[in-house]
Amino acid sequence: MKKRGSVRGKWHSWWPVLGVVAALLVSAAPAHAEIIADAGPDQHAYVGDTVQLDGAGVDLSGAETHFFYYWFMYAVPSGSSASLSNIFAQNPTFVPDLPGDYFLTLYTQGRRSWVLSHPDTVVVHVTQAPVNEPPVADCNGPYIEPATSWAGALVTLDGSGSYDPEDDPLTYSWKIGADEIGTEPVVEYPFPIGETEVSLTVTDPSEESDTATTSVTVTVIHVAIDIKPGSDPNSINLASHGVIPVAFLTTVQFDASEIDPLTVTLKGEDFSGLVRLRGKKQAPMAGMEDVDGDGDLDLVVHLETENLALYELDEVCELGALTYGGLVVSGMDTIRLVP
Ligand SMILES: [Ca+2]
Ligand SMILES: [Ca+2]
Ligand SMILES: [Ca+2]
Ligand SMILES: [Ca+2]
Repeated sequence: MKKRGSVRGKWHSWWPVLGVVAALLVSAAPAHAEIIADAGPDQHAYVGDTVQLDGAGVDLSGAETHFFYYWFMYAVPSGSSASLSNIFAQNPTFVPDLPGDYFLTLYTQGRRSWVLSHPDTVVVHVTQAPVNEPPVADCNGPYIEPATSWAGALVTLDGSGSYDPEDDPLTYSWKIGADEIGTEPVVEYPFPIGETEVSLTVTDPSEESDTATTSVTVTVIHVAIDIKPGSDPNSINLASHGVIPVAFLTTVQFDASEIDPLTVTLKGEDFSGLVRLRGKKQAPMAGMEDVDGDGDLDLVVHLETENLALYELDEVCELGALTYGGLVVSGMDTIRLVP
């Protein structure tokens, strides 16, 4: 079998040739049209881009306003299998698969006169797309915040140290487990008491991403508590209509005078309502004294048994309070309920 010559062997490459042959046959007829083809300006593209050709036709005589188009991809980089989406379209596309120059030729033909233009050529210069570097996530942890309520604390997470090597614009996704809690570089979120893992994923426009994780720890100030200082076991008769003294002990780390006595409560409950009030000013029944004889002053508050009776008390009694600065303190002691 003979080779088909130098023209590319794809069947659709032959259609423009047939058009040209047809035009030559018809061009014997008298025609006034003078058709010019314009294959558009040369272009630059990256491998894998979709290149759109910009074909046009004009009739210098003004007689023709509608045209046929015949595109020819007559030279491509060695090994390329790129092909045109539609060789008869005015603006066909192709996807270059190798770097190098792609030469395309356009013939334009008048629809009424069948007069064919000279060919016009466009070159599409194709290079490898620049390599994209992934962004780098920075969630700036670990975060440690004191609790301001039994629910925890509002914590500000700052991921603005994240960056992209090409300075691409980034999208942000903060998550606890699978739950998204924010999409800004800096977010504020309420965290519970204890340690919570958070992650930050940053993504660039090429869908390259990076994830960093850190922990958010919301702390409470742990204090030593002595229910009924001086007695053990700590027997409580909830029907007694009396008061129960509770001491919050001062340590090297914590000065019990920082506690607001009005806020003493059972763990998890509202910070009010347990301490006995007295006098016209309804002052809390509380004072500083050294209940354990170690030389520093401890806070002693007197809680209403009637108020305590509103709750179901366990053998281990956990109490809490707020400091005057608004931070949560918590401690526990055992009790023995007696009838
Ligand atoms: Ca990038
Ligand atoms: Ca005791
Ligand atoms: Ca002490
Ligand atoms: Ca003491």
